[in-house]
Amino acid sequence: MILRTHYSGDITPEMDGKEVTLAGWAHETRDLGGIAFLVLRDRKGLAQVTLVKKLVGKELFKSVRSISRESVVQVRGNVKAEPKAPRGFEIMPTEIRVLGSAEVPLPLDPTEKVECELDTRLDSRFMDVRRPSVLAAFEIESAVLRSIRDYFYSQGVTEVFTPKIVAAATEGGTDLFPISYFEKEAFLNQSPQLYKQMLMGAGMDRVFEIGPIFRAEEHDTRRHLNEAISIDLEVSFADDKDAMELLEGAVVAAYRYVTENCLRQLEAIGLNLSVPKVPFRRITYTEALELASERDVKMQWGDDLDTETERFLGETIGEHYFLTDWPSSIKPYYTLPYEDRPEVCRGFDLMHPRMELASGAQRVHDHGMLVSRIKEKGLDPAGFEFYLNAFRYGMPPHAGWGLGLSRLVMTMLNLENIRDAVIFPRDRRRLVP
Ligand code: AMO
Repeated sequence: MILRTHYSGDITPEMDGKEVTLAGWAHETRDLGGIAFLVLRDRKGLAQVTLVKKLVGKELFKSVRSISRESVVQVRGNVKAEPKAPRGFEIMPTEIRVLGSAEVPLPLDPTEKVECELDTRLDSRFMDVRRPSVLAAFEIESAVLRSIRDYFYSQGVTEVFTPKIVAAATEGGTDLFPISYFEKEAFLNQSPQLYKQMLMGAGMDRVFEIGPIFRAEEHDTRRHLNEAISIDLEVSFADDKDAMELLEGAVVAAYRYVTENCLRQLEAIGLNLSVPKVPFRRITYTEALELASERDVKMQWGDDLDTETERFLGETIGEHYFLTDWPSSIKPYYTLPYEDRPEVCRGFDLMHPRMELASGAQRVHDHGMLVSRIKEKGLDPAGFEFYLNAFRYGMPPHAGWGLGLSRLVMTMLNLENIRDAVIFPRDRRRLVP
């Protein structure tokens, strides 16, 4: 059974006379008496199917009338070059089959002619993704992943998977989702942090993981979710500078791939994308505070960046930048302090003018120092024994980062809400679909 020989988007007027079989959704039907149109939509675009009553016969002509919008149809017919038709061709059908009929009314309008609330769209996400601009964003997300994977392979990085069901907190916070694990309590992992570091002790040298992270944060913002996909990298015999180079390399590889390979999708979104220039600007936390001091900043040295300062920096700098040399007090225990000024550490954040995209660091690799840092943060080293063991028998210096996939896609495509960059988002209020 051949259900489809071509996608709509692959058909050109030059194929005039060729028999094709298309399959997709009934985007629109119009009956003008002696002539009727069925616009078929598949993931690559639209094709106009033209039924001339005299040519196709009464039966076929009548059958089109009964096709409800968004029903799944298969159309066999011949391509006809037609300058007046959209994209310069139409399909003259010989057979039309309904493979799955759609109920009336539809939960939302997939033609994008009618605006729709985000919540309504998410409630019926299966139908929302039929909208070309929505689908385009997820196709671009896939392209981003592909390009970043290719970039990692070109840099000799090995892909790994680490457990998502864990016994301990990674970041030391309280933002954990507990789950019941037989007779024990377990948690959904916040980050592969501890595992990717342990793999440096395992001699894997360069690893990456692309997978979910879970954060039980109460945030209800446009850039936070409770489940997100993180692109994590860890490299040995490397410092914070090396890790930053790999990070900007990955981001630019994604932009470059998308601008070169996703023209149709960018057009569906209506976006003219340009590739950011490397190296990204590096500014230290202290310099950032000085820059921001020309306006009325409330934050003090040692505070985490507040939203106002972050926004001001984004507007002033206007492109991707790294914020480096953070106060040790606000970065996690695994971040390496500078030897000569331990109040500052080798942690960095990658910023887009709109928001943080990634954070990373050169790590503490000395066992004794790591134990002290865990204690300084008010945590109990006993809970980290499985992790600390990997530091006792030869741990190389290493560095790494975690990059939020949805934030990368959201900022690349200028999407308003992070939920636009996740097919089935999980937030404070949403657990279905
Ligand atoms: P961090 O907690 O900064 O660092 O997370 C890294 C990146 O993951 C994304 N992210 C999120 N995206 C959406 N919703 C959330 N709730 C959310 N939380 C995080 C962000 C963020 O920049 N272990 C370190 C990384 C490392 O040092 O290697 C970590 O998890 O884009």
